[in-house]
Parts: sequence; structure tokens; C-alpha cells
Amino acid sequence: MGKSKSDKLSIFLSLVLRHHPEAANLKLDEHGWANVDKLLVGINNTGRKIDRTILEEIVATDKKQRYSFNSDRTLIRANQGHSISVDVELLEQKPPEFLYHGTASRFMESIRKKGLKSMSRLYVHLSKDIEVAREVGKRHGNPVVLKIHSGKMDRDGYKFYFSKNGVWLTKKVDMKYFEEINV
Ligand code: HQG
Repeated sequence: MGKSKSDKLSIFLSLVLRHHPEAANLKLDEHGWANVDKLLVGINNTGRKIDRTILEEIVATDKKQRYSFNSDRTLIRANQGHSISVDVELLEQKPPEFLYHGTASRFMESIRKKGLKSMSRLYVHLSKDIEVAREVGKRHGNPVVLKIHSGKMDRDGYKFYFSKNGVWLTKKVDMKYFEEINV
């Protein structure tokens, strides 16, 4: 099935709000917020058609709830997933005993040597569900799921954050805190 117009707009929105605001001639503030009116003008100027109603619809129906408006809906930001350095005021939270990370087999040689790194993003992304991790891994190829000993990491002083849309985040995961599991 091809991607719908709204899927394509949503992908562009996440590119703009997480990685390349300049693609819509925008700047994000230090907390990752973009001005909604400027965002709409910026996106329309790329030849894509969007208005406030369409944007509200994308935000409301996004399956992963990737975006939030501020209280008066003049600003919008991505809840997580950034590569640019913004502080989205993530909530530090005690993790469950185990979390999961989905990756691809082709990355495993490097991951076994160096541990899990955030690569181009600000954090390593983890989930509480094995199935979600498997789906994330699939995006990169033959999926591999790593079981993360997040409780042990917490007791060893590593910080964990929980995004507004339910993604667990941490800066890095050393080799001794994960194991490959069969799924
Ligand atoms: C891997 C999606 C080599 C890492 C998802 C991953 C997620 C290493 C890839 C969110 C490595 C980075 C993030 C090392 C880690 N050597 N490879 N030392 N350490 N890697 O896309 O976690 O749809 O930046 O395993 O749902 O795949 O965008 O991260 O495979 O929550 O909202 O390097 O993106 O959400 O890939 O995905 P990514 P990710 P959205």
C-alpha cells in the first residue's frame, strides 16, 4: 500500500521538528517548539499543502503520538526522537526492571563491541514491549531484540527518561547491561 498524503506530510513534519527545521525555513527554540503559523507557511512554501485543520488532524491521529501543541496551540514540537540538540523537558523516571531495544542483525557486530549508542539521535530508544522493539528493529533489516537490564542500570546510577508518547530513553547502554533474545 502506498503512503497517503497525510502520511507523507507527517513524515515531513517529523523531519522538520526533529532533524531539519531549516527544511521549512524554521528555527526551533531551546525546548524544541516551532511557531505553528510559521510552520504552516514554511511547509506550504515547500509546495506541500497544509493548513491548521490538516495539522491538527495529523497530530490527533498520529499512531505514535509523536507531536504536542502547547496549551494555547500556538507552538508545536516533537515529543522525542530529535537529532538536533533541544531540551524537550523529558521526565526523568525510574525504569521497569527490563526494557527492550530493537535493532538489525547487521549492526550487532558493532553493538557487541561498543554497546548501544544513540547514533544520530540524542538518546537510545527503548520500549517496554518486545513486539514494539521488534517492529523498530525491522525498519533497519533483519530484526534483533535486545533485553536491557534497565533496573540494574538504574541501581548503577544511569538516568532514564519517559517521553510524553511512551518511549523510554537513555544516553547509552554498555555491553554488560543487555542480552540478545530470541523472538
Ligand atoms: C543502532 C522510531 C552500530 C540502533 C522508532 C539502531 C524509535 C548501533 C540504529 C525511534 C550502535 C539507530 C528510534 C552501535 C546503536 N553500532 N549500530 N554501537 N548502537 N545502533 O533510527 O532506535 O517512527 O536512530 O540499534 O519507533 O531504530 O521515528 O534509532 O538500529 O522509537 O517516531 O543504530 O524511531 O520512531 O537508528 O529508532 P535510529 P531506532 P519514529
